[in-house]
Amino acid sequence: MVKLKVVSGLLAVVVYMVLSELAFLDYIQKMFHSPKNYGVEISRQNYMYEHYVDTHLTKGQNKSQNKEVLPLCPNTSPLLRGPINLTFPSELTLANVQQKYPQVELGGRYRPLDCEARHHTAIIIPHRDREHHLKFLLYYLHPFLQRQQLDYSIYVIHQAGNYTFNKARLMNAGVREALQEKEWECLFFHDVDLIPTDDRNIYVCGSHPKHAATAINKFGFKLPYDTYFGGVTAFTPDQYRTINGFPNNYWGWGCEDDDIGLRVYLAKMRVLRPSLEVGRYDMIKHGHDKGNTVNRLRSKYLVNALENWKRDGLNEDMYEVISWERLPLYTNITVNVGTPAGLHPPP
Ligand code: BGN
Repeated sequence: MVKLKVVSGLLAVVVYMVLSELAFLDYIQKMFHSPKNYGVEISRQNYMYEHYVDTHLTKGQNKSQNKEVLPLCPNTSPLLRGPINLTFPSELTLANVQQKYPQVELGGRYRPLDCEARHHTAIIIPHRDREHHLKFLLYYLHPFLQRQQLDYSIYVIHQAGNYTFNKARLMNAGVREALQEKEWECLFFHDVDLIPTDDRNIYVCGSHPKHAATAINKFGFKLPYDTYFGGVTAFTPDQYRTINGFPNNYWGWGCEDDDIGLRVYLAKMRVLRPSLEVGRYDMIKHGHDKGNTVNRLRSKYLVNALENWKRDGLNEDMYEVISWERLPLYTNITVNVGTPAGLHPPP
């Protein structure tokens, strides 16, 4: 039934394409701003608001072996503060941030000292030329995650070279690399310019993929459209494998997040969201980066996603590691993701 709807949705889109490119773009844009979208109907019920703490993945394990056995951390951290106001001190340097958080281990790893963490989360941040944003994100994210009493590590996946940015490829690379280090139970995909401002937005996974950035200042602290799935999202490794990771072929800005949202739907999963009160983020203002121009082909790729998602994703080898460094506040993994012509296109 869903297949039939998808096929008829696709047919409709193709007819639009033939009629006029402009009309097609208009059609896609409208699809995205209503719950009836992707040519298949996604009901509002597909998006569920969750309570502050989703303890779905809580396990009663206690892994301390040689060391003294610590009690499990409480279900709800007593350190949470709720909403905070951000400031961006101009004199702040990465070295200052490092000095402020001496308890963070090399590679940006942290575990609570007085209790055994219930949750183990890898934060994956795609990056290029945004050191200024990264500094402020690290400044706020480390204490935010520590107040949640998580066992976590921060991985910054840096795209080498000057070719157009490919965020989705960096995400797939980040997952593979992070999982080689530890069997993380939750993967958080985090835009570098988004700072969470309410620590009740717990960075743990749930029984469905999660969209954490529900209320960004840039969009007036509400969703820009019902099916928005950008900014900060989270998957368990199994959920991520089920959608075959992220698509590899979106070069430049836009739509890869819509594609992932579509994959979640096609894989018959739902989306968990914190409430608008809790899922709040401040976006650090910036213009479009030179190396991340708007992708004019994005809507066409999205239509192809319906037939490509099982073929194009995590299952393909689309990157190579150039360097892996454990820095004091994060693990810096630099990767070559090549160009549409391959990993090593002729010059
Ligand atoms: C949407 C973009 C998203 C982006 C949000 C918020 C597209 C699809 C057009 C068919 N989607 O419009 O990628 O995250 O805006 O900026 O452009």
